[in-house]
Amino acid sequence: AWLPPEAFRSLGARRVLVHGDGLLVDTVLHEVSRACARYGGRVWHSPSWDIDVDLVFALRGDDEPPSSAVRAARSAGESALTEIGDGGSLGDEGFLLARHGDVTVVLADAPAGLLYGLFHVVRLCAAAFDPERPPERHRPALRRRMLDHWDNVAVHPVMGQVERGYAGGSIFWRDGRPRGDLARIREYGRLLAASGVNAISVNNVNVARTEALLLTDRLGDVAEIADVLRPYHIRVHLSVTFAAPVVLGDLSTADPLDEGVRAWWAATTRTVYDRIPDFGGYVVKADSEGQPGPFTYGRDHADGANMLAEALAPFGGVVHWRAFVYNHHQDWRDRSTDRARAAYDHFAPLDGRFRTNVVVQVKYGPVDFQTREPVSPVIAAMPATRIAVELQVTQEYTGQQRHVCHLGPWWSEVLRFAPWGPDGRTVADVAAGESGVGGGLVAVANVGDDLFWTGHPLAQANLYTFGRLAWDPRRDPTAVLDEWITLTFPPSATADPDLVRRTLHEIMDDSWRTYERYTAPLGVGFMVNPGDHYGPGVDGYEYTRWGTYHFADRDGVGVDRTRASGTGFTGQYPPYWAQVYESLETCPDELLLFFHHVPYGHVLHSGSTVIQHIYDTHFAGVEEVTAMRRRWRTLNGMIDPAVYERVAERLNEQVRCAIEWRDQINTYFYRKSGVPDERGRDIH
Ligand code: GCW
Repeated sequence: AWLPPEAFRSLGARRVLVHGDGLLVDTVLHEVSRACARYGGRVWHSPSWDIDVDLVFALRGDDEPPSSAVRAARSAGESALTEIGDGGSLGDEGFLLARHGDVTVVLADAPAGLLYGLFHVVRLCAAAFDPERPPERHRPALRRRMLDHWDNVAVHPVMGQVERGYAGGSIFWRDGRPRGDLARIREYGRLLAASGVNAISVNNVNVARTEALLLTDRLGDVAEIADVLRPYHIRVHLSVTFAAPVVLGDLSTADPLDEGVRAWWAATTRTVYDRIPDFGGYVVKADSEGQPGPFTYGRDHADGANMLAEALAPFGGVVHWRAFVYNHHQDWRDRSTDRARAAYDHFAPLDGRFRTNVVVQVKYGPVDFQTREPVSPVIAAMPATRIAVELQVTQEYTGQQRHVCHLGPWWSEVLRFAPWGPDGRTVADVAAGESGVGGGLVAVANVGDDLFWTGHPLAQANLYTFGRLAWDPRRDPTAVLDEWITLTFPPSATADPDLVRRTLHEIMDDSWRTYERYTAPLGVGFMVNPGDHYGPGVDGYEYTRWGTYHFADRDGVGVDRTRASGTGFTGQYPPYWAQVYESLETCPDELLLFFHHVPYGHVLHSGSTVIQHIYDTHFAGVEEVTAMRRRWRTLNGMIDPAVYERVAERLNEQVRCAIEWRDQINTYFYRKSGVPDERGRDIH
């Protein structure tokens, strides 16, 4: 993945001094030693004599280090901080990188900062040793940068080992037991640390019987993972079932206001912390898609979340309480129910009632991880609540790791969106919270026991990009992709680095928009095959109970979510966007069919009609995918043949599937509307 040995070449050829103690400093030491052993450098750990070095990792402090190299590095670091205009704290995870004479200095307040500083040096390669390099200070914008694994311990009869997993089995579990490959988990932790991720939840939010036991009888399995990930500064969290007191504790109720239930959670949680002192907390999917929750007892989500929060509070743990709550037994005839409204309707009224260690975890869009959706209005509706925004790295609706779909630009759009209007705070600001106490960023993971971790080798870039955007949401996603390319395909390991880089950019930069072009048009969403969600199924969900409709008829298509004549969903936004989305004149083209039902002849801002736009984008999408495949073929012989072959094979499938999407969507709308393609292309 993005830490091949060659990525350490520049670091590994240096003379390195590491000053500090503790588990994470040991990790830095270990990483540097390994690199130096390979590339001829040397490493010293807090030496008591004076030496000449090229690179110093040091914790700030007022102890008197024996070596003058550390003293000099520290004081140079302090002046660099003053120069930057911030002599203050670097925080729990931040670091400074500065040059002092011939020496590169990495300074941090806490060991985690040194670890992140190390991976920064790796990313920079030779540039980290450039004498002209001005000092830089790095601190993560978001405190918690978390991956949720939807991994099952026991194989689920329908969902398999990993729900919505497209990379083989779980790296944690197999057939009801731990998979036992701790080395692999350690490698995973290392990759995550290098991307900036610092928390992980190790089991599916749909918690079945075997998985429920992770909280009690099988806690040892979780502790083992925590032990392996701890050296990479990754805290472990657990998805729990709200019904645990009944399922595991022989209680007759899981009512959050029942004293016995509270006592059960308090005692159980204490046991968890006895075993895993830095345990992160619980993740809960309650009253959602059949999972148990407080509604059973006539209680609301604040009652439920607060009960768990109370149990976790003495130990500093948090509850990630998911806002993905909606009626999944809807009648398609009932036009008054709108799934997009559900999270806001359930949660906005509860603002102010959640304990401070509850994080309400909100999917980025109001429906369900679609290729295009507006930003969820819940994000702006709960100013007194800690909000985490949930993304989906696993490509459930974006090509299932058979299609190239680099999601960085999409996430970046979401994170930069300003829910109160262009001059207001952004989604990233909400997730960061005032003085850093926000809920952070969470994403559903995409790795498995596949040789390339993610099935599609290029899907690794999504995982990497998630971590980097969670660290700094203002980063340009294309620059992040460039970082990933440089690390993963190190120039020293390829015959023509410029060609590789250029080609990967050509294939990946715009691949999310390409995917959008050949799938559901103009923000209407879904149109996938029910169940596995792969490939076109235009009416697949049209008459089902899931509430994901497009309402196409002979005259037009789209969901009327206006206040004037539709479901009123637009009213859930602060006034600026409520207005923009409500009006046909101002609603952005890419979300038109999410908010409005319009005739096929409706003219978009682009000047095209809706029907012609559908035809044009679907033809264009297939052409772009064909071009991707052509470009990839130019890399034959330039990169690892196994990677080459795997991607080549998946691109064949992407071309096939894109053609299927194009033809089904175009044919469907041609049959409905009777409007021919202006350009007379083949529609069946
Ligand atoms: O998108 C849907 C998926 C479900 C998933 C659910 C959720 C874990 O199809 O498989 O369940 O979202 O987010 O809870």
